[in-house]
Amino acid sequence: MAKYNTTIDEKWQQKWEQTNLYKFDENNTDKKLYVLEMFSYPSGSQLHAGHWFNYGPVDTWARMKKMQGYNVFQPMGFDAFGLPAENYAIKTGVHPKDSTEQNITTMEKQLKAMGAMFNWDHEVVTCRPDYYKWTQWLFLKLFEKGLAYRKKAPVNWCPSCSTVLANEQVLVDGSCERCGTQVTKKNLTQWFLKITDYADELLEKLDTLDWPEKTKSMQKHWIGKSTGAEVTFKVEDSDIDFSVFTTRVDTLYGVTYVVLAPENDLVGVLTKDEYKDAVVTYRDEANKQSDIERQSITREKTGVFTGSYAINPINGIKIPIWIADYVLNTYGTGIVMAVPAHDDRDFAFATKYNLPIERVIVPANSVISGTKTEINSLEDLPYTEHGKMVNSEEFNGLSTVDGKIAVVKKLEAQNLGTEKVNFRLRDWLVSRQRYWGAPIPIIHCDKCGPVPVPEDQLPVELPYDVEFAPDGESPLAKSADFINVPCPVCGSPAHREADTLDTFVCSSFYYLRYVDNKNSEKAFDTDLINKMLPVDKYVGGPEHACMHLLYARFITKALRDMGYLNFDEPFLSLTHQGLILGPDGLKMSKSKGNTISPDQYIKEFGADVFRMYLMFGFGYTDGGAWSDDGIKAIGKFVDRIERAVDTGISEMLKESNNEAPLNKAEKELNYWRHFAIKGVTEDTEKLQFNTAIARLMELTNALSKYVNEETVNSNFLKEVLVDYLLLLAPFAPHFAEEKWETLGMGYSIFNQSFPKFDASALIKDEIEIAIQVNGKIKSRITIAQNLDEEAIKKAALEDETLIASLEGKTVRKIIIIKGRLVNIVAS
Ligand code: ANZ
Ligand code: ZN
Repeated sequence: MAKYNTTIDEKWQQKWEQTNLYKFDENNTDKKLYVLEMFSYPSGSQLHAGHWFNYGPVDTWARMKKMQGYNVFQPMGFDAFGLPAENYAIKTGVHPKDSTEQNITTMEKQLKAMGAMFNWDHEVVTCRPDYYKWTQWLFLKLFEKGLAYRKKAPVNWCPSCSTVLANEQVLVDGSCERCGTQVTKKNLTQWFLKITDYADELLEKLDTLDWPEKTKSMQKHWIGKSTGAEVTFKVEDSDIDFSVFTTRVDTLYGVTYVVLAPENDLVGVLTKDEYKDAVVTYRDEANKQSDIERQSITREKTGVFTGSYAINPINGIKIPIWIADYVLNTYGTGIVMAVPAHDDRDFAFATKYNLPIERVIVPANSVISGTKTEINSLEDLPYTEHGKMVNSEEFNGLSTVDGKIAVVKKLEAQNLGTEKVNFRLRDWLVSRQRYWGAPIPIIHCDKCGPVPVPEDQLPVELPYDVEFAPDGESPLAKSADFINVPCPVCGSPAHREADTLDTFVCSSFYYLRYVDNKNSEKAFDTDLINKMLPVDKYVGGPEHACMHLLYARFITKALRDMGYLNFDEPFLSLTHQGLILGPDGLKMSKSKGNTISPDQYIKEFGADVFRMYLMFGFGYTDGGAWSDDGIKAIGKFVDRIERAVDTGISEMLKESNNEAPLNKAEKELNYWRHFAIKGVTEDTEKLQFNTAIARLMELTNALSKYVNEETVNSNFLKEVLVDYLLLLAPFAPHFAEEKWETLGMGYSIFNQSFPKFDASALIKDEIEIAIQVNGKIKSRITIAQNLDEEAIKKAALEDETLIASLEGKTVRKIIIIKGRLVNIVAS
């Protein structure tokens, strides 16, 4: 049984803490390395294998960096506001503050048992007043700059969570990101942050980031830049006109009707009396659907006629005005020019309601002849590709690309259209009708409107004694003590905002606050932040692609523009760790009973074995299914390391001072030593921990083989052992520190330099090359690495096997590819 166990873990964790080994040196920011892992939610189910997989391997990377001379900053904290604690409270009656603080205490202990280099003196906890004071400060700064505003809008409402949600929190199938319930719409006055002001920069700067391509493309898609045109249509027999947004203005001659979103303001004006009932019924029904459902391509198209007509500005033709729920009021102008011949949804709609379909685009290679009817009867509609224009008067024959430009030009001359860029991105809805969040620091006054709480009165503390069972109204509204305050401007009776902030606001700046977490005067010191940021390496789950990662970028840019920061992007390099699944290959969940609790394994194997198994058993960005056999195998590997190292240590105690050049065995061992140094360094750098550990295993094999050999000089052996422990230290920190001590080396191994490889040791003295005859391998020979061509030829031609296969043939030519093969052309 191995001697390595959890006593060793505790021993070193204590010593590291007592000696402040990982303290970040704020005076040495030149070599700073900001390593950030997404902070955790203090959940009742505590630290799980997924947290470990995020934090453990990254700590290994950071430890190597520390040994390479970097001044590492690796903070940890808790994203502590949010629904789960509140829902738990509703179920059990335990106050969210109490359960959250309790969970934090437990998780801190668990995180410490990992033995990672966390800078605990920089911890932040977002639900504590000394943190959310600055969340509120951030909100006020945004409010001051016009980047936080209130408006009445149809917003996403989760009936089960009983709160509104940001667009980003509604999943593609229209369900709530938290609880899976179908999200509906409600018309409510809510607080928004104006992330759309930064849409262009958020999109453009993506290209400068070292982030996974998939994540960048998801953000790109979410921001959704679309270049097209706005075209003005006049309503027949009226002064009213309206604009549509189209990306295919080249199809303008093919418009056979227009469609308004049912919620569009114009609907009331345009609907003729006899159509009113149908329109109102339809609008109410549409309002219950989520945007995502409404846009689904497969869903049957529905709509109603308003009784009004519009005039197509390009050809004066009169076309009916409909409403349909496949048009969203929140995109473009909320009105669409329908071109059924060239758009799938319009085609389905027109077919259903018997509206005309006019073809105006044909494939670029078609020969256009025939009448309009003949062209229309071509059976490939809807044709949604590019091509060239037909049935379009003077534009006929133009490519769709040129056509777009030409049509806009003509419209522009008449003031009936213009080029236009649209974004899918919407402003970030941040108010929540829930209790467990940072109160929005605004006071509503009948005379003065929404008034910011003066900065010196922050934080607006979240009261403890509140009836927090949700009923659609903000729980804080029921707390008279909290709500009723005088207006800070005019002193008349006013009331506090009762909504709290989305927890994503808390996490949108935590990476800034970490650096200066004890500052009670400011959110952070600008000079210090500018030295410490951007974050050099950020690691966390991919599920945050279009939420946290987008919000944090926005907040960084907004603070930059206010003069608080001098950098553009918070996270230069991003990695998503994979997902550790249950032994059954399914996502771990309590209900399936397939969760792996780290604590029990750590008790049995120790933190280092647990960490090494995670790093060796899975590709870091892949993850995979947990296996008990896997962790046992790593346990045995650590036992082997221990035997080899212990034998080595006792061998070294024998006196010897051999200065002779390396003998054969020593050369072999030296090769594996430097091969491992090279591989471990390069692979760990790329977070490829599994191959790095494979190099360590090879070196272990070589060590086990030679450690007992008489021929290996003990001074040399000590050199190898020293490098071995240094290489191992980031992977098995407690174990390596222990053996370092046994070896009689000074504390701490983490204050040593990471070894560098010697390229000359990687050149083997002898190599094996193939000998071919007419391109076919006939033999292999071992030759000295540094032979010249003549000598290689000679060695090849002396080979017995070759001589036999050349029997009866004459050698015509000999081709040598150095280091690999000799090809003999013979006939
Ligand atoms: C006419 C047309 C003809 C269109 C054609 C497409 C193809 P993206 O790329 O996403 O920006 N559209 C515009 N506003 C809309 C709204 N509020 N709700 C639903 N659809 C809307 O898509 C732009 C296209 O989506 C626009 O171009 C418009 O249909 C539709 F052969 O205009 B198109
Ligand atoms: Zn007032």
